[in-house]
Formats: sequence, C-alpha cells, structure tokens
Amino acid sequence: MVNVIGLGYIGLPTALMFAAHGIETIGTDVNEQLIATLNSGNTTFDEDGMYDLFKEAISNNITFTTKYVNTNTYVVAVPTPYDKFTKKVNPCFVIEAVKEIINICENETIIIIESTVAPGTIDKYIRPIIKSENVKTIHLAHAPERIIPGQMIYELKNNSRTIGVDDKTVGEKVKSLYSSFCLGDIVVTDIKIAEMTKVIENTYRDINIAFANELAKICRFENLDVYEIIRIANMHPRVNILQPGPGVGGHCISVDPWFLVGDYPGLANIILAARKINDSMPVFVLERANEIMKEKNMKNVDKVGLYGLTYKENVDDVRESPTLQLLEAMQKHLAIGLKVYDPFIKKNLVPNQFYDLDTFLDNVDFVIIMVAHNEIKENMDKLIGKVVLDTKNICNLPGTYKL
Ligand code: SAJ
Repeated sequence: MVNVIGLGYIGLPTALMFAAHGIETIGTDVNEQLIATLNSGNTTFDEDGMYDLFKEAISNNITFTTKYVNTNTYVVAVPTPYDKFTKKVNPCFVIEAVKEIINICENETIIIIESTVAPGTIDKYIRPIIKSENVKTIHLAHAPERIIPGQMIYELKNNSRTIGVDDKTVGEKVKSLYSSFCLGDIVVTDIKIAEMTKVIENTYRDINIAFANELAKICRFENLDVYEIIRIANMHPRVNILQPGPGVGGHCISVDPWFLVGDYPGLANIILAARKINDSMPVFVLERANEIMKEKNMKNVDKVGLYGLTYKENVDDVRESPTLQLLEAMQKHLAIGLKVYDPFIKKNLVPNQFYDLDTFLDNVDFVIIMVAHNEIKENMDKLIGKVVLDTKNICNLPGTYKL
C-alpha cells in the first residue's frame, strides 16, 4: 500500500495514477476542504484526462483522508513555499511530513520525496530526522516530478523519471512502484544527483527562454521581427530557440535556478544573468506599452487592459505570473486603474479585475495580451478596433504591436 502525502498539483494525479494501476493507495492532505471535495466525487483542479483517471482510481477504491496511515511506502508531494525576497525554498512542510511518517510507519519503510528541493536539502534537513529514529529502519528516495501543467496526465505516464536512492535494492522497489504506470525509462541514481538533475532541467529551460527574451530586446532595438528570425534560425538542424514572452512564471522555472545562484555565487553566472533577463520582461512590456500609448496619444491608463493573469496558457495557476510581476512593478509608478481579466481566475486577486471577456473588452481601448489562452485565440475578432500589444505572438490583426 502507498500513502501519498499532499494532494496538490503533483500529489493528486500521482495518487490517482497509482490507484488506477492497481496499487492500493491512500491520499492524505491536511486540508479538510480538499479532502471533502475529493470524497464528494469532485477533483480539485482540471487537467486533460484528470476526471477519467479520478473515476478509475475511485473504482479501484482509492481513499482520501486527513490522516497519515500506517504502511511501509510513502510518497511526499507537499508544497515547498518560496520566499521571493531571500530566493530560498522553505522545506518546512517536507520536514513536518517526514516527522509524521516516522511516528506512524512500519519498520523497513521507504519515504519517497517528490517535492522539488534545493540540491543538498535531503542531506541537510531530512537525513538528520531519519537518523534520530532508532527503532525502525527507514529508507529515503527522491523521485522529482517532471510533468508540465497542461499535459500532466499524459506526461505522468510517458515521461522518463529519475529515482535517487542510497541503496540499489530500495531503488529497484521504488522503480517497480512507478513502473506500475510510468512507460518512460526510469533511471536509478543517488539522491544528490536526482536533486541536482531536477533543478538543472528547469534551469536549462530558464536560460533558453532568457536567450529568446534577450533576442526580443535586441530585435526591438533594431526594429526587426524576432519571431521571423527565430523561425528561420530554427530551420538549422542544431538550433532550437524558444519563444520570447512577457516573463517566466510558475513555481518551478522561475524559482529553481535561484537555488544554484544562492549555493554557488560566483560560479552560477549564466544562470543568474538568465534569471535577471527573464525577471526584467514584465517591465520591458510596461515600457513597450508606454511607448505605444505615447504613439497613439493615449493618456488614460483606465482604458488599458491586461489579458491573462495565470503564469501560462490554459492553466489556472498564478504563481509568480508575469502579469502579477507587471502589476507589482506598476504599483511603484502609481499607475492605478489598469483593467485585468483572465477566464481561468474566478476569485478576486487584483484591483479592477473582470470575469467576463466581453465586459472587459467593453471597458478598454488598449489590450495587452499577456497569456495565450485558447479563449482569446478563438475570439481574436473581438479585438478588432482595439490597440493590441501581443506579447505571445498569437494575434495577426493588422496593426498589432509585438514585443
Ligand atoms: N515560457 C516562455 N517561452 C517559452 C516557453 C515557456 O516564455 O518558449 C514561459 C511560460 O509562459 C511560463 C514559463 O516560461 O511563464 C514556464 O512555463 P513552461 O511551460 O516552460 O514550464 P512549467 O513551469 O509549466 O513546467 C516546468 C517544466 N520543466 C521543463 O520543461 C524543464 C516541467 O517539465 C516541470 O515538471 C515543471 O517545470 C516543474 O514542476 O518543475
């Protein structure tokens, strides 16, 4: 039996996968409301294929509870909150979860940590807790997730995975557990390598996005079309440039590289430069918007609207989102009255937020597309007659401004 601790974006689909593939699974979360929702037959967020997977897991008797259960295999997928000022991740919830597990688990237990942690965290914070346990034998494993929001269920099944362990036999056991649903290669290595690999995967992507963003700035200076340049360059067999955008958000790519900058100051130079470039993009959008307003002789910020609040298209996650970063930068300039709308955000998060596309558009003359949600792609005609700054290169209406 496996007890999955933490039923958020990673823990829930992982628990459902285990259960749907015949592993006896109990999902645990401290959030009573979340457990009540799951027990009432509803999922707590939406992803392609999620509901079908949920139904399969239910028919295989998955259980959801607020309590930790007595067993010998645990998967810890609790949040690792990030402090944007210190640039450090706080492993407190992982530590708490491991302590709770130690109290209740059987002898010869495996604790698999899926939560992303800074390299070295397991040695520094988790091993000492395990060592303090002198009655039971407990093994640690690190199995960092790799799934991308928007395609989580598909990637959970098809991506390859890394399993970090101290001992090969434990590695084989963990590998066989994940093989229940994972069709990709499963590499068994040691814990520190697994920690570092996870962080550098996201850092690699951050650096490559930063390159695209820097190109966008250079091309703006030269008045060249960056998208056309990237399209042509990518026809070279060994070139694959990513897309520029209004910034990098999410809890992973904009966060993990800072662990390396923090731990290896003086060595992590490209990594730091990339972070700075990506973090500068919301202000670059703001400057671009100011230029356009001057050109159009628009003085009223009240008539400007940001389309999109989430960190990327077709998800409902706003963590570290470029739009929130832009709004934060704007507050410093006391520009009040800017309108905001996102079809995925139904809760009030920011001032002047709208909940319906038509009403939002009725209230603005200048639309800044920050997120390439399908909704706006399917309703481009509604932008006719507006001034548009398209930071995602999705709008082909004549006169559209780009990054
Ligand atoms: N972005 C660009 N240009 C691009 C691609 C992305 O500006 O060409 C922006 C997005 O708009 C978004 C940010 O980057 O703001 C990150 O989005 P993403 O789709 O690249 O990645 P995430 O954060 O949703 O998921 C990443 C993935 N990591 C890698 O691709 C190396 C995923 O596989 C990880 O599981 C996830 O981080 C995680 O949880 O660590």
